[in-house]
Amino acid sequence: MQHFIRTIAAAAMLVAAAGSAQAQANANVNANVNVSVKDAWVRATVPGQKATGAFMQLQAARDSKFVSVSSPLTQTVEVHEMAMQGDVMRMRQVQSVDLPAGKTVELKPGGHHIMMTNLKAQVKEGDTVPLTLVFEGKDGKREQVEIQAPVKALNSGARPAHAGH
Ligand SMILES: [Cu+2]
Repeated sequence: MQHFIRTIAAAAMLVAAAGSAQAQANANVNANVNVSVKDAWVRATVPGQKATGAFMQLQAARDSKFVSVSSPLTQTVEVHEMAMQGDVMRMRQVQSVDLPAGKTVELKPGGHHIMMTNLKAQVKEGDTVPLTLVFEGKDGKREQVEIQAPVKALNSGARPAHAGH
């Protein structure tokens, strides 16, 4: 009796591992645009209120910083940060906000935010606020991004204390 050694080639099922590169790919990031802006909004004001904040998510493809912002709503638009001083939460103006490559940086109530003061008129829910954001890369090159931020109700998100304005 002849012994046959049969080699059975098992069909190798190659399961393509989910590409981690794909997970990092962001459909919103265009190769020509360094910084993408998402979910921007401005907090509505009540009549007579002279200050409000703008919030959004920023993501830079290359290491950058957010250096300035302007709006037709008011001449006074600043970038602020909130920080504990002793046991009191205070805010102060900052020269820039770092945007490390690929990291989402959130401007939010209680954190970094855009502050508009000396408002000329009430900012009402349903309105849209134009904002011009300026970003600077490590090479010193500046990029300007224009956005239209919808106005949301006063009670959206946590409410920052605006004492001192
Ligand atoms: Cu502020």
